[in-house]
Amino acid sequence: MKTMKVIGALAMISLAGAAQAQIWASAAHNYVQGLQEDGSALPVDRTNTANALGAPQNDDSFPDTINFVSLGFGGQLTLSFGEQFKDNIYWYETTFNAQGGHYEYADLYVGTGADALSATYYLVGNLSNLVEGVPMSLATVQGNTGIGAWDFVKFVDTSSFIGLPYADGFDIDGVGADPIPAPGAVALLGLGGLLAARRRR
Ligand SMILES: [Ca+2]
Ligand SMILES: [Ca+2]
Ligand SMILES: [Ca+2]
Repeated sequence: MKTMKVIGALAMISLAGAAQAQIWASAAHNYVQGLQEDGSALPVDRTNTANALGAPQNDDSFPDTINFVSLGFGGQLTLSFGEQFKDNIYWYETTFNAQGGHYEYADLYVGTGADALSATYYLVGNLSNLVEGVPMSLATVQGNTGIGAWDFVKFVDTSSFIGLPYADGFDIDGVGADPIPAPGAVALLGLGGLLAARRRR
C-alpha cells in the first residue's frame, strides 16, 4: 500500500511538471515583412526575429529597448519550439501605448508538418494587443481537427490603419506553448500503473 502511494505521488508530480513547464519559441521561419501605414519599410531594428524567441521581456514601458519583432501591415511570422506542443499559446505583444488607441491585431494559426512552408495551418482566432498576455486556448481547433500535437505557430497581421504614418502592425515579444509530456513522464505513469496492477493480483 505504501509503495502504491509513493508511485501514485511520483505520477502526480510528473503530470504536474508536464502541465507547468512552458516552452518558448526557439526558431523563426518565413518572416514576411509588411509595411508601415505610410507605405514605407519597417525600421530595421524592429525586424530582428530573434526578439520573438525565448522568454518574453513583457515590458511595455516607454521609452524602452526594442524587445519585439514587428509584422508590418499584412506581414507574417512563423515560429517553432524545437519540439511539438499542444493546448495553449502564451503570446506577448509589445505596444507602448495600446490603451491610447494604438490598436493592432493578428490572426493566430497552428500548423502541422515537416517544415514551415509546407505545413498545414488552422486558424485559432484573432489576437488584439489590448489583451496581450492572455493565453489562447487550442481546445476548439484540437477538437475540430482531432490533432493534438503541433509543429508551428503562425501570426498574420490584420491591423487596420489608425491614422499614424509610422504604425507598423502587430509586434511579437515572445510566444510560449504547452509541451507534449516527455516519454519519460509517460513511461513513469505506465510503470506506476503496471506496478499498481501487479499489486492488485
Ligand atoms: Ca507586452
Ligand atoms: Ca506595432
Ligand atoms: Ca522579446
